[in-house]
Amino acid sequence: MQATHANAERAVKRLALDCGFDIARITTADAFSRDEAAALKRIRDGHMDGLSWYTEERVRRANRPQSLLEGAKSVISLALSYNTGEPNAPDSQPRGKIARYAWGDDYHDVIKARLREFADGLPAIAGRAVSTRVFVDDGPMNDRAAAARAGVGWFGKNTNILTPSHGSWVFLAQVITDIALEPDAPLKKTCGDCVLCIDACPTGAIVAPYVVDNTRCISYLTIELRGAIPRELRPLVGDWVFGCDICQDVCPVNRKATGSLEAAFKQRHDFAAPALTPLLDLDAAGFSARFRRSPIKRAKRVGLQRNVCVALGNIGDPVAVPALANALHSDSDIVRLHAAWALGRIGGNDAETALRSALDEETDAEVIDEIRLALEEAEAS
Ligand code: B12
Repeated sequence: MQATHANAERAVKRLALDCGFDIARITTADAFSRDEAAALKRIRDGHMDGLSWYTEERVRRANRPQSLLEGAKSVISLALSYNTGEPNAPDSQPRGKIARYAWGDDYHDVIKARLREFADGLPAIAGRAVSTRVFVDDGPMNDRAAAARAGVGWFGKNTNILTPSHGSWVFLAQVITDIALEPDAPLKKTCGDCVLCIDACPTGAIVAPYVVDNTRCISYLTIELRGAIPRELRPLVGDWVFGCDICQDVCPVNRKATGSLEAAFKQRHDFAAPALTPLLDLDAAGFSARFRRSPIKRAKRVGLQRNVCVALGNIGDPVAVPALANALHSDSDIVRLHAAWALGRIGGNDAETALRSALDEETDAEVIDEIRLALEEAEAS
């Protein structure tokens, strides 16, 4: 493939670093055939259940860059680290965990602005008008497939792309362009015999190397799932209230990862280890104000408060009983149901009293069932 001029690749990568990206590599706009077949199989095996937008039609487009931009010749694959440092020292009140990627500003907004700046710089390098289409997890593009083939990193067994410099703590973004650029080679690295991520996943969501069952992944359960978290999975979710980093935290490659100075991704409020009971008090306006321009708004207030109940139930500290008793009167049946579950786990006189009085008033059949189960559990403990 002919580059537009001798130093085009170098200039493109320089531009990406100047726009604030940490890694920039290039691949062709050819289809990601292995990844398309794997993703179709994943859907058919039921491992993508629950993500209704993740359709076979989408998979076909996501793995064929030429179907996303007419005349596409290259994909410029970019990565930006969000590894901005460790949480504040926790105090004694019950605190949960939020996945690192969501501690700061919403990456879609931050990266989209940089992608636009990057795309605006391409015509000067090509010496002509260029067609581009940019993606940051906001459209049909298989980000990891592009990153792997461009050599941004390699597929870990947890399916995350591991970069040699920044580990897997990176957001991925792609720029499809009609400029013909010399592609980079994929990396030769693999995870070898290491299976730490597979063993560490509490829900067993990594069902085989490179295969995540979405329906068991804590990230899915706490972010994407609307409705109740399956009862048998609730104890396994631990204290995660938005996303999960277990399969990344245990990864040896991440221990040596270079940090990020990116101000936009620094922890807001106490997001790395949020105090849990105050989150149960948030009304719609309070939720919007606290999580404005944060990825956490995706869970919506009901989803987050559901997760907070589960985490409090798993932490088991009776100090949370008054807040959970209050949540038994939430306007959301989902929150009431999970508050009941949590009170059953914590047990004790106050929890039982709150459950009994809620039973007298509750009208939703599923919540009534959950309160009954919770009372049985509380009485047994
Ligand atoms: C759907 C989705 C999810 C779903 C499903 C996860 C999943 N594994 O697919 C849920 C909600 C669970 C999720 C969770 C997370 N996500 Co997400 N998610 C996506 C999204 C939108 C699509 C991913 C996709 O297509 N999955 C489909 C399956 C089939 O693909 P796959 O799991 O990657 O599997 C590939 C391999 O199996 C490979 N393959 C097949 N055979 C073989 C054989 C060998 C030998 C090898 C090496 C590979 C290989 O082919 C498959 C297809 O490419 C992308 C953004 C995008 N547009 O691409 C972000 C994205 C993948 N997510 C991202 C992040 C950060 C996360 C979380 C870390 C967030 C968190 N902390 O909670 C977790 C990680 C969970 C995990 N271990 O995967 C980043 C990943 C960055 C990185 N370094 O890889 C992305 C790229 C967003 C972005 N633009 O930055 N996510």
